[in-house]
Amino acid sequence: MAFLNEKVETMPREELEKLQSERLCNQVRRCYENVECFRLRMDELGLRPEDIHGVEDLHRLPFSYKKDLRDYYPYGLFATPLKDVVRVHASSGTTGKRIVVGYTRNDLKLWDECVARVMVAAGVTAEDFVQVSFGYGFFTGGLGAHGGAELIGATVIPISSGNTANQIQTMIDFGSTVLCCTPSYAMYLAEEIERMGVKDQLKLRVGIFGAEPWSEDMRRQIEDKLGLKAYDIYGLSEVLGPGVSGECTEQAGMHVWEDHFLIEIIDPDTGAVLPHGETGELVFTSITKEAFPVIRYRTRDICSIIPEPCKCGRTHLRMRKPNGRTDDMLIIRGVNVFPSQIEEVLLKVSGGEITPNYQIVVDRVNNTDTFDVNVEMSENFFSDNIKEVEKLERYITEQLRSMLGIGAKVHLVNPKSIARSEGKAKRVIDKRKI
Ligand code: DLL
Repeated sequence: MAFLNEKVETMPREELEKLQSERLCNQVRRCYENVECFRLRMDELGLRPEDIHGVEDLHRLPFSYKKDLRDYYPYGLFATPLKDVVRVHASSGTTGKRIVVGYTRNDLKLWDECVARVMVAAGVTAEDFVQVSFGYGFFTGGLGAHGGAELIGATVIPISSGNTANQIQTMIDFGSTVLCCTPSYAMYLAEEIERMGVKDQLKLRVGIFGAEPWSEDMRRQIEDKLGLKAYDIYGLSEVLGPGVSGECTEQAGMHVWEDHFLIEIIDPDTGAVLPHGETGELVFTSITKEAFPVIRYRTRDICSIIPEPCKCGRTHLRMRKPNGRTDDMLIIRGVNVFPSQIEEVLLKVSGGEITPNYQIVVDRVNNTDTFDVNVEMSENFFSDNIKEVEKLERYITEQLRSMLGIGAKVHLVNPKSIARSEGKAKRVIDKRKI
């Protein structure tokens, strides 16, 4: 069993909890002094930083939400002077505005360490060639995996996402032994490799996959087709990026690096903390991050904690694979998409040609997500002029791409052709089975 930081990863629970308590108290004080949103919420509850004595008081602290990132856009939640921030990343918010997170030099170090712990737990070593096929850029996947692999001393192949033929050629030519990407892209690569008949030219042995939900069945298929062991990695931009948690070689739940992140499962309706083992909403508190700390951040991911200790010897709690969300966020080809973003684009582009009646249809064909948006034309615009219709479809497609960062197929459909519902409009039809 290999560890990046054995002392910390196998720290006795009592010692770990002491460390967490110390760090939590410091973090609460820092946030109270530097983050207005947090201070106001604490004041509302009549809480002072000195009322928090350790992890036993965590449940007394106020929650934080994705909406806060929008309300304080772009830097209002940062807890350090901006001169100390060395990097920002961004991800989709519930409407057009992106959410922005920041990192100090120490935060980047901590991020590298968290990703590296997951990679080492999955068996990655300095001898490996790590092909990073997560997107680089605002998305945290590419640079996150990159930093972790570099810290281990592996050889990083920073190819980023897309261009499947080039991905496969690179794997063959450069002798990639580790692949990092979304599980659906891994499946797609696997199908292409099978079709091209080049599996025997590959040296892959480990896959580090995440950023979207995937099933045990999908894991088995990817492992068979690519001839590797596939491991799950979890994270979210607001808390860190990839590496908040990850699987060890037991492949039985993801260890949350609890010296940096406190995990809770709550009842999403009442906010009450649930006992380990029960399913609810995942909530994280980052106790060491400097630039963008979060206190009791509601992830909206539905999940549970595995109460039993792991056979690998790590003492840090494991979370099960998240298997849904409490909001309407879709993850399409690894990109977070909110229906409200699509609605916003449609309202903006409409000069009376389209109605606000739309439907999003998501499916998985050949292991790739398909993304269709049907929009009703208005009675006035409805015409047989195909050219005009196609022009508007192209325009909406472009606008959606610039808002979401991925392509959708837009179809203008006849007036009143989208089924009306008697209750809530059914805006999303997700036919994927994960
Ligand atoms: O997806 C960070 C990441 C990159 C994780 C690469 C793993 C690998 P966001 O774009 O902010 O960050 O999206 C975060 O993605 O709240 C979950 O809903 C979902 N998610 C991430 N990892 C997993 C996973 C990155 N392993 C949102 N299983 C999260 C299921 C996942 N869902």
